[in-house]
Amino acid sequence: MSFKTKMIPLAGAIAFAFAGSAAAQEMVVKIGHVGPVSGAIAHLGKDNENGAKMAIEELNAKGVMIGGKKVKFELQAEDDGGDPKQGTTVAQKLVDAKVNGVIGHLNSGTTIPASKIYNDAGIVQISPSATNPKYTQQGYKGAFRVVANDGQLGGTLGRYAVQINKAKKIAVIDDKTAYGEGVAAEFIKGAKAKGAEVVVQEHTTDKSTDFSAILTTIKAKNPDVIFFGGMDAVAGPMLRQMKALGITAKFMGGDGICTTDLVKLAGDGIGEGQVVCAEAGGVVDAQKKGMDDFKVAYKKKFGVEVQIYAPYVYDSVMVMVEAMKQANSAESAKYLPMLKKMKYKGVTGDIAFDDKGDIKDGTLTLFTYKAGKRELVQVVK
Ligand code: ABU
Repeated sequence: MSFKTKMIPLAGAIAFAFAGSAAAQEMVVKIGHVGPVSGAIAHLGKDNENGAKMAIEELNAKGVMIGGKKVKFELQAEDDGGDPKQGTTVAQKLVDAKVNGVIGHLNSGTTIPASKIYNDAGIVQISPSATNPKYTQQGYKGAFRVVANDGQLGGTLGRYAVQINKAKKIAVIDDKTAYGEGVAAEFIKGAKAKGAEVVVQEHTTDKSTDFSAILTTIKAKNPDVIFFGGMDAVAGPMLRQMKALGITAKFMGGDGICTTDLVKLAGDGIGEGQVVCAEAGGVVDAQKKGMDDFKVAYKKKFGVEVQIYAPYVYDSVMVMVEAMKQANSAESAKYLPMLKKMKYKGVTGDIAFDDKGDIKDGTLTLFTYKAGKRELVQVVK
């Protein structure tokens, strides 16, 4: 064996030792994300998941140190199909995978039952879009949301129906989900408080496609406004069938219908300015730029427009990681106190949480649809 051949393995051993030490200084932090990436609202689930992907890629590209180690963030994205049972199954899967935190779920109907599983496992959960108040009223200290809740959404829309749309007679439909029933009940409270009368109340499901019976009943009552508590996948065909029946009443709904794809789903059933809906967040003035820039970057990366909540998912990941950095730990129990007192400036605006985990000073943005596009009406603080 020559001197030279002896030296090569030694150099290799030294290089290996350095590589080993660098690897030892790295840490994997797993962030779980859950939304319905299959089923009728898969387009919304994918929108949310894309928001998480953008945040994780950015964090990894930038490089984050926690506890003296370089972090590699890994996204574990799961599909709950918008189904409460599947939601708890994938929640347990994330717990078993020992994720460091969960962003999700998208629907209130999946977020609420899953939150018990995360709470029992001591894992922090931030929902970017579930708006039913119950989620943060269960006393789970690791449950947060970065959007306004249905009390704000439904109440504001109810008042708007009477004060701005001048509605006296209102029809209400819900899809019997935790979200649909909740936002419809809050809408009724808001509208009644301003003097409107609910002339008819009907129920459908989040999987229904034929609304002719309930719309015929509603038509006979000649309401000024029809409010729908549910998602865009149901609202779209409902609007088409309203048009076919000659119903020209204003159509209102919460954030579940307030998406880019509503136009596609409703086809020519959506009249100019006929629909008024609300996103459970909003930015004004100088903060608008951050949101606008996000939407441009999103379109560039994924080739499609933001549906509604991708920016809120992005911020949820960022705020969770900011708490980890401040705590110098990716353990839920250690970074939770930092989230409690977080003051974060995100693309969706200022994020701070109240004692229950709801966003402080939640904002709403009212939209309508004109010329085939969602158009801002008003930001309501
Ligand atoms: N907030 C509308 C969609 C999600 C949900 O709360 O069910």
